[in-house]
Amino acid sequence: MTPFTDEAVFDAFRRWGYLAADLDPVGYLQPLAPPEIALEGEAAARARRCYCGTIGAEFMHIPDVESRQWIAERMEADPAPVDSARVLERLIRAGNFEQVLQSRYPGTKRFSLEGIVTLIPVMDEALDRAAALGAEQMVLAMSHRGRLNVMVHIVGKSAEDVFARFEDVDPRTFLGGGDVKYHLGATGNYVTAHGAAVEIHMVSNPSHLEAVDPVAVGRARAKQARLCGRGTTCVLPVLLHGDAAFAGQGTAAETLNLANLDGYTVGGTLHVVVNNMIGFTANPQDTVSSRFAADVAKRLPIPIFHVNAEDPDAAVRVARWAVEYRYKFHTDVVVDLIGYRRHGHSEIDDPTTTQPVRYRRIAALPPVWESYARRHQTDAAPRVAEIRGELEAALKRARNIRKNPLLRQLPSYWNAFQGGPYDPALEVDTAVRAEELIAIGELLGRVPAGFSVHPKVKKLLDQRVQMTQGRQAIDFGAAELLAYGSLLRQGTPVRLTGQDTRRGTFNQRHATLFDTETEAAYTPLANMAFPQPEFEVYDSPLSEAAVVGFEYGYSRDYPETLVLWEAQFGDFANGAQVYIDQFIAAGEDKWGLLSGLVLLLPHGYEGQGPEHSSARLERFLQLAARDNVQICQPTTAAQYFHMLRRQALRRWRKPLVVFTPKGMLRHPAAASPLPDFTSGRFLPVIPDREVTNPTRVLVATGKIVHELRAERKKRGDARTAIFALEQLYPFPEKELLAALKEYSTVREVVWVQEEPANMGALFFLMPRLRRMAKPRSVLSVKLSASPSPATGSGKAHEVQQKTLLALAFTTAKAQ
Ligand SMILES: Cc1ncc(C[n+]2csc(CCOP(=O)(O)OP(=O)(O)O)c2C)c(N)n1
Repeated sequence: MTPFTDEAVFDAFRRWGYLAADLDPVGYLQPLAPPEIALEGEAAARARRCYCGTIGAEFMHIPDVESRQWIAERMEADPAPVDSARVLERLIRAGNFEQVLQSRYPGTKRFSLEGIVTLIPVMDEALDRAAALGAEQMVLAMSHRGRLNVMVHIVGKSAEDVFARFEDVDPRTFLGGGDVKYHLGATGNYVTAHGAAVEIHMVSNPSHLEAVDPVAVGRARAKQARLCGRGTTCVLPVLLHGDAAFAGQGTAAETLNLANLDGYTVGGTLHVVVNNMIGFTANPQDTVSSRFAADVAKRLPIPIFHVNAEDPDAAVRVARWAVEYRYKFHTDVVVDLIGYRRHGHSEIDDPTTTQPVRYRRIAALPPVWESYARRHQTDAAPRVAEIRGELEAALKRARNIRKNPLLRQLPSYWNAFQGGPYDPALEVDTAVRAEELIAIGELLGRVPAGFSVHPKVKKLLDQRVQMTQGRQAIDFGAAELLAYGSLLRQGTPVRLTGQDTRRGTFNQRHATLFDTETEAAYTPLANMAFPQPEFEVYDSPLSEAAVVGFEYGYSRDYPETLVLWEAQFGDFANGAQVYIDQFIAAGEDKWGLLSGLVLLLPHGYEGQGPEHSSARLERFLQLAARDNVQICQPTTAAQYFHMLRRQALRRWRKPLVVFTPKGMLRHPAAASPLPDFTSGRFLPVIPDREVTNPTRVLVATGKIVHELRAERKKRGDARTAIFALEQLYPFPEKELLAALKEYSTVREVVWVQEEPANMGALFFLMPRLRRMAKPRSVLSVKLSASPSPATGSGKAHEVQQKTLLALAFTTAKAQ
């Protein structure tokens, strides 16, 4: 007799049962024996059957009692029926697809799903339940493992199209670009068991595991936003993770943290860990510090369902619960599908050199369709033969395909936009009428009745009114909000996020105002007109990677919106390097996918040390090729205004990297008079109108332009012209040549940068300037090469800057 009540016994199993569950078909994850459930008696036997079978549910850490009860009810009920014929069909199809590929293309990488093909019936069930609950679209992200299988059996690509990629047909469509087959996105339709159709959008991804996670969630958010109130119901994001990658990659953890934040939530993401208990050659004990790779998800108050993939009925039930839970509680859910990997990491890899014993055990396991058919007393052989026949026929047809079959079309909301090379004909008017600017200026300062504005902020708002009335030059902060306000009133939605972005790191923005009595928030830009498109501004979590990935994803499915991400200081953007290199710079080239994402990167040498100075212009310039991005550093408020507006108003969708000011934000030299907003456009080069017949031209970008002008004034120098290079890429060769041509008296062109010689635009510009300035000599002034971007000493910085400015007006080295 146990001294506990039945309820207490069950409670112990609810809490600890998952540790004793039978989860690993290969037997490495041995069930544990927690003393709390070392109980005997009838209640314990019943509880053990519920909680220690092939499903292990972790849910007692969820604070919400209704959620826990909901899960306990399902775990403790009799198992619901499963359509075993449908499951078997999918297991046979998925398993034999891999085997046919293996026999036809031995030694070609495909990252087989064998050992865990139960994923296919799991996805089938998830889609069926989701459709019943209102899903119309699924945004699906995954890595290499099983991707081709999922493409055929879930996305709905034909087997012959995938086989044709093994034949590498139509290589010309890839010359100098394109991507490998197991990274490509795809779009298709899935017809569920109940006959509903769900659009599947599989997201293109780089090799970098888990990097696609926030991109997919951002895409889902954009698709949801397009559907207004119905969004979270209609669009379900699903992320498939590798076990080693999910546990190891920070971007996965960062993405989880987005789940319940206003600015990022998608009403719950379904995560499936395709857990084969190995990562390339590494064992879980070397890659995961806790029992389960999925433990990272315990940072959220959500359930984790571990399930043995050799029990497809259990896995399908779990899929059903997971989707139902998501739709009921609107949170993320994790399914940890535990199986094995039948082959090496890829099929050219021999796993027996590192896991000889494990692979002897695996070799003895039959394909899951065999064990499943046996369990359900079905003869699978005739169906296997038929499906093999179909696949062989598809193989034959694939050999006759001549065109790359996996090329895709963008959704119709991209019809109004284009990528490709820059064409000046794409430019549009970006000036705004004075009356409109006055109206926006007033609205920026208008608050609801009874709202108490902080006196310091009130002063700023009053100044903004003065600015738009032409009584004071317009500064950067005001110019930016005027750009957003005018776009919103023209019908362009705006989404701006980043750390502390609502106020602005440099206290310059105040896009959201806070009541001094109640802390209630009010965002004037959300009240510019009625009705108006959405203005979203959010303080982001303290992440660079996941949030940049998210905004890139958002921009992919909402090209009409001006989407901007702001770094606290530009230096931190290298925390998002994977998104910059793999998605922003290369997405169009690899996948033909466009994005108009804007990165705002505060940049400039102001004596704040190695990590508050440089947004690494050199890195972006190195990534620039074939008009893939725009790289700008506007030196005036009006230039900033026109640049933001043209980014939204042109039909050209290209990522825009902006090097934004810090100290110059309020500097009078960077402020612009009202007429600069009511006329004109963004100028990629600002020539010099102050000197006549100069003998030298200094070319520079960013804040140092202002410093050079001040230095020239101080020196009373009348021989030196200063050109501001406002756009570095696409390189404004025509404009710069035209500016140079105006001065036949110039003998010497000097590039001046405040960055060290191994950084900044030096390497990018010198060959171009040399070619263009011929026969004049081209020299440069810069700091000496340095491993770190800037000095940690404010005083040393001052000395350096003084020297730099002096050199610019005296001697410069030819380099
Ligand atoms: C960020 C990143 N680091 C390293 C790799 C190289 N790599 C490719 S697959 C792999 C193992 C992945 O293991 P797991 O996540 O368990 O997925 P599996 O291949 O077992 O399905 C590694 C290390 C990579 N692709 N991405």
